[in-house]
Amino acid sequence: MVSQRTLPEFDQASIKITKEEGLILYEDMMLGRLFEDKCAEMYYRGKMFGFVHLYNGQEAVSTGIIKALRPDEDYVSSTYRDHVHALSCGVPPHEVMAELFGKETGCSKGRGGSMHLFSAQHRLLGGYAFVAEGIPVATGAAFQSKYRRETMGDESSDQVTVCFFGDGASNNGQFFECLNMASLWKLPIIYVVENNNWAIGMSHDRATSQPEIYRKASVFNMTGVEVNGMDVLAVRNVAQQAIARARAGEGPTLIEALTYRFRGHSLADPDELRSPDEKEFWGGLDPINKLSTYLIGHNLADKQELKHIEENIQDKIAMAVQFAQDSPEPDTNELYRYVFAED
Ligand SMILES: Cc1ncc(C[n+]2csc(CCOP(=O)(O)OP(=O)(O)O)c2C)c(N)n1
Ligand SMILES: [Mg+2]
Repeated sequence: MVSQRTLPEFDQASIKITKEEGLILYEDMMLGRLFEDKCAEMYYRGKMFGFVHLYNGQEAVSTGIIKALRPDEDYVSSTYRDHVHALSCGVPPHEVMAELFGKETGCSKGRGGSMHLFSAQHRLLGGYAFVAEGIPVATGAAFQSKYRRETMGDESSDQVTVCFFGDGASNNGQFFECLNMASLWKLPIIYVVENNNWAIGMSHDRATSQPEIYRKASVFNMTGVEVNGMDVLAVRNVAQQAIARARAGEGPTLIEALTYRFRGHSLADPDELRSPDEKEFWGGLDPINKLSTYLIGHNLADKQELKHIEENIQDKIAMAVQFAQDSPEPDTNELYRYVFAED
């Protein structure tokens, strides 16, 4: 039995995208998917340690939101399911792979690993192992943008912050405290709940009094929207509206993206709790297939072109693995380096 909320409708005919925009979205989602398929392989070959949480199935959320931001200017905070967010932010695949291998050349210098990707250059505020831990960090980032602009008179400080977290995290106290402050102070932030219906083995409906998370925005006097998280064009559309509102000083938005992870909670999870019917239902909604059907149907790309993009990505991923493999481990004498800021 598949108990599932009806996915909100989105009329793809209501928007126009160029070929270039369409291919950027396709390439980003495909990179996320294939990169993580490779992660699974490398994990089972013993190249990665600790927990590794994959994002397969949820790519339309990362791509639809992050690709609507200003690259290297707007901020993004993530969770432990952070590889694809990092890639969408522009962190090079070889730096992400090296981090997953625990190497010095990784984006967190090999000290973070899978759950702690970070890049100042790409405004990635971090992956966080604790559920909901990124919410106050992102809220603080949004506060500083507003403070610099309004109190310190820096007109260029108009960054928007995006804060990703899961349905499980939306039951955590930090969610409520931060949304209250963000709305009160009209912070330029977008809270994106990736509702994949599960928090490890706890189904969303068993864990929350109001399963329609976007409705929780109303008690904070905040705009809340739900979106089909398996449709990158729908996600991009709500993201663009929320970004425009935030940039115009009209405050935060809570976006609830209905989505699904195609793999277990982590690569250590045999994924026996979710029913085969449910997995099959969502598997049929693969966001990458949906976009490729759109691109081909609107004459924005042909099969050959998409195949070519996929092959280029596979090459890039193979190089990332080689780079990670060949990179040195952190020096044990430098164990405490990067714990505190250096001059
Ligand atoms: C504060 C805290 N409590 C419990 C955990 C253990 N834990 C790790 S992931 C997770 C489920 C979170 O689910 P959700 O927020 O829906 O994100 P998803 O894994 O579905 O992306 C839990 C309870 C944790 N990491 N941090
Ligand atoms: Mg979840």
